[in-house]
Amino acid sequence: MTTNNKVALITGITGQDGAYLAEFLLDKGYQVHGLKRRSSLFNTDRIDHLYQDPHEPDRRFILHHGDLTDSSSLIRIIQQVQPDEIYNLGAQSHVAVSFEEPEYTANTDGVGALRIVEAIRILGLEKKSRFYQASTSELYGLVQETPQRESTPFYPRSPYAVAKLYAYWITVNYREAYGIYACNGILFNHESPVRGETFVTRKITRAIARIALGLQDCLYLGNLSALRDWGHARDYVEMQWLMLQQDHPEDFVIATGVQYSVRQFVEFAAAELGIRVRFEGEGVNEVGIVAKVEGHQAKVKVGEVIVKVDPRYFRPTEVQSLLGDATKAREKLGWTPVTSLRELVSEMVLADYSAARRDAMVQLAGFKTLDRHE
Ligand code: NDP
Ligand code: GDR
Repeated sequence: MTTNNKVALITGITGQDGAYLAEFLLDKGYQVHGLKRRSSLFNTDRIDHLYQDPHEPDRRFILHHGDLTDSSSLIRIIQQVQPDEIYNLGAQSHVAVSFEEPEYTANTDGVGALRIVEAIRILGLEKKSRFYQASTSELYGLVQETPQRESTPFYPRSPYAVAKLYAYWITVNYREAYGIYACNGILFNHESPVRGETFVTRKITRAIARIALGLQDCLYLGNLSALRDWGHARDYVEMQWLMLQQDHPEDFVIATGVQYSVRQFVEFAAAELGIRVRFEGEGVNEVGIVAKVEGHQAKVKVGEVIVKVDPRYFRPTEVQSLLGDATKAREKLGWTPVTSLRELVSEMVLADYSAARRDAMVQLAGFKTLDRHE
């Protein structure tokens, strides 16, 4: 593998995007440093395949303990690493949880971004360290225009989105005030087999695989009619990198331009295993019959998924519909997403089906597995 002598620092390296981005940058020859929070259990499942023992010489993958709520750790790590590129992906990223932990979310997701750009300034790295901020389609919230593009006004609808609004503007401000090469990637939802289990797509694919194998009874969901523009995380991290390779820093919307409902996502996922969906609960009462997919039907034990609407998953203020227009990224970065929603669903269901089969074997051997409804 070739090296390009560039050094990147990724906050949120243990998360979904951090894992894909680290892999992408290592392939490009970067030395990759990651900020990892202290936790009482190992929290590096998604990046364990990249791990290099600290005793190995010439390591290109190095983790540092730190936290976005702790300036001292950020300044120390940035000083030590002297990164050419900083990708700020770390966040309390769950919208529903942000209503329960609003202050922590503001501190991590909002002020966290400030701490990094301020560290760049304190350390005199304005001309060296380029900065990428993980901004979000949640900024559009109560949408003012469809589809949403870079010029669409923001109207955040959760403590998460309000915190990210601060991070968005502090990124713009430090670019204008201090000449830092700083960009916002306004990313619409993107998913993968390593998506956190409590986001709706992964919750669905995981539950459907487990229900199919008789490990779980039903799937509880909230708002089935929410519409999202879902892409694949693997496609989206390339854009994060591209944004930092331009002559001038700019903000970009990244999206597929295609929108589906949560209900449709359930139907597509069930179709992968050739099983039917029955929706029950407030305002829903219908049976969705879905096509069989050759190869999986024979292995499925249960032929029907029951989806129950549980109001506990409703949000105090909901973002009902998001649809992005990534024309600027297409034209200026030459970026287009390659994975369709059906391909994404298929990859996620098959990965969760394999995991569920392992759990089924564990149960057969007489051990318990936990049935979570979160
Ligand atoms: P994840 O939730 O999978 O990952 C979040 C990462 O942030 C994890 O590594 C987590 O660590 C880390 N983290 C959380 N709190 C702190 C903290 N206080 N200090 C340091 N690190 C912390 O998110 P994604 O990978 O999906 O998203 C990456 C970024 O992109 C996030 O900022 C998210 O808000 C944003 N975004 C995501 C979109 C998506 O659809 N995925 C769309 C638009 C924006 P740990 O593993 O220990 O929990
Ligand atoms: P989102 O993702 O809020 O868009 O934020 P999530 O998958 O949590 O919700 C998408 C939509 O599905 C509805 N929904 C449910 N959501 C969850 N989590 N659990 C349920 O049971 C459920 N039932 C219905 C939600 O109400 C919502 O409308 C994600 C995160 O990755 C953010 O960090 C990121 O900024 C945005 O995407 C873009």
